[in-house]
Amino acid sequence: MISEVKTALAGFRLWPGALGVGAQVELLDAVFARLETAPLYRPVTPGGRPLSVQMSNFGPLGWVSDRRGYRYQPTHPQTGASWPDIPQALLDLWAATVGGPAPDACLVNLYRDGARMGLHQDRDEADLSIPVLSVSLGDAGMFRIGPAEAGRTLTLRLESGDVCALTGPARLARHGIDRVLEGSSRLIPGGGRLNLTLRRAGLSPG
Ligand code: MD6
Ligand code: FE
Repeated sequence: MISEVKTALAGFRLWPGALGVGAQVELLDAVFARLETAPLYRPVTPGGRPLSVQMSNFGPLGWVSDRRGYRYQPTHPQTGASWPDIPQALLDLWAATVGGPAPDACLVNLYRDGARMGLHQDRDEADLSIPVLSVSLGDAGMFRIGPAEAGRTLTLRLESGDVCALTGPARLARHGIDRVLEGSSRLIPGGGRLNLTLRRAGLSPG
């Protein structure tokens, strides 16, 4: 089974190597199959600048950004179709790690060609007491995280198969990807880093 390690930030939970190579390949296949119907695209910020990361979503709700702001919605902004379902392996991983109300959204981020993600908080979800769980695949990423308010950040290298979560006191931690170490993994054809974040975006039942 997967084992958790302690981190220097309360509520930031980490399971290095949670997914073995076989599980990574299977998950990647499930992801790419779904991206056929929900193609990756580059959202723009409310200010109109395209993000460097390519995105898509799985599940009843998907996170989108455009001129009107950030939000969750049930359909792909370019195709108008419902998002594909969340791969079962991810639902199982959620249950085995953070547990609680099931996720209803899985944001897919693909980093290629120097893409990065600035420090941000995940706060568009209805219930900010429910964790966000992250799975990394492909090239390693330098992940930086610090307290919600100003304070020291710590940096760690997230490798393919690593799983982490923002929970409890770290749920609103500021975090981002400073850079991706191109060529550090051969998992993804064409290279790059894929990050999957599972969330409960809508209100949980009950
Ligand atoms: C990434 N991750 O690893 C970006 N958000 O590419 C996130 O933005 C993130 O790792 C919420 C919880 C965990 C995360
Ligand atoms: Fe985030």
